[in-house]
Amino acid sequence: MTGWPAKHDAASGDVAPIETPTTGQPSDLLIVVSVAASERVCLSQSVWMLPLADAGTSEPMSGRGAAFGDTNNDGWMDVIVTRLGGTPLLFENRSASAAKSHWLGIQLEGVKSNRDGLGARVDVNGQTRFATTSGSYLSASDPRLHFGLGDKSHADVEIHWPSGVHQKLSLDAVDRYVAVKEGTNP
Ligand SMILES: [Ca+2]
Repeated sequence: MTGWPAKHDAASGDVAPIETPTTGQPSDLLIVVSVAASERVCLSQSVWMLPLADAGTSEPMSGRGAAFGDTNNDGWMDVIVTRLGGTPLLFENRSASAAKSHWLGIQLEGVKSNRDGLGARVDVNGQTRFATTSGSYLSASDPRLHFGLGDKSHADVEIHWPSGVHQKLSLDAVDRYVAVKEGTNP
């Protein structure tokens, strides 16, 4: 919600037998923040330890896939994790600090491009996302693009559609989902 995406680690654990997993690890929810280099903990040359958030459960699990999306349309991104030998888990985002931040969701509708605008590059206030539903094992995430705006209540949006169409929007109303049809400003 601050403009930095959160990361979820669907812990793996054992792989067999599928019906009766015997070990697992707690699920980690990592908050991506702007941390001064002097405060970072480096685990290896390419891996940084990020601050842990309260995932809401410390139950050991053998996670497999994770799908990201706003399941209740409140503007806070949630996570659904599939578990080996268990039912899926929904991690509903109830962060108190997130409620103070602005956000914008964009649902693309392609005309010349594919219907969901997959592959489009969308820039909002200097942040870049690419329209995709992929990202985790055997999981499809929310096709809507989500941007945390922090204290900004205005959004400058640029969409580079796969067809080559370039579209710009200037939005004064945020904290909502906006449907954008290729070539037509809402
Ligand atoms: Ca939500």
